[in-house]
Amino acid sequence: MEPDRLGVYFVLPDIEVSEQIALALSALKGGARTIQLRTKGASTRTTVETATRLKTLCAQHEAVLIINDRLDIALASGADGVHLGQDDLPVDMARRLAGEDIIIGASVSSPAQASEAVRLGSDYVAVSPVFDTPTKSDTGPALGLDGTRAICESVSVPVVGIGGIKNKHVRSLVQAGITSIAVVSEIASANDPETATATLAKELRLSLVQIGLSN
Ligand code: TZP
Ligand code: MG
Repeated sequence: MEPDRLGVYFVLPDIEVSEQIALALSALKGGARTIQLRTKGASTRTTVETATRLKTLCAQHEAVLIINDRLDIALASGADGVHLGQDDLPVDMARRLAGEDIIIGASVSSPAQASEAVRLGSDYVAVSPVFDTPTKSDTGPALGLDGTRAICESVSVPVVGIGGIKNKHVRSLVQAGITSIAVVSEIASANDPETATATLAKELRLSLVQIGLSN
């Protein structure tokens, strides 16, 4: 996968579907290149319907739709990919079920987990969590810039950073090897989510240009 494909990667908060759709649209208008649907409470039926609506929106904006945890929903909705944690379906099983065309991402918190995820067939890995975050309660300790850099150095696939990331962190994260920035609150809690996304997208692009990974 091209290093700048996932870009600003907006993970939707678990809120009302109509609010999720509105937020996704704002983020897409602001230049988000990836939307992740991450629902913990909703029914399977609601989730697959939401995913199908998001797929249309993402396609209109040439953005990628990733479904958290649920390969069945990713396949049923025509989403571009699935994101798997260390306790989810193993990456190699997902790859066998889904074939080569689907994007598979994996959350990792060490270089060993990152190399293993890539060996099993991940197209990208997400360093989780980069910083402490109140948004997700069951994360391990924050990896910081040094832990993030170690993971980036251990794999040759794109590396996404997630957890507590604000605009001010983007440049140093890109210098550590991150090529995509995943956020919930920096966009979802902003007064103007479209502008917040555009600000992140600009900072990410300039940072990638600086190290020769985008033009
Ligand atoms: N996975 C690891 S941290 C996190 C997820 C879904 C939450 C990130 O949210 P925020 O608000 O960007 O810190
Ligand atoms: Mg998961």
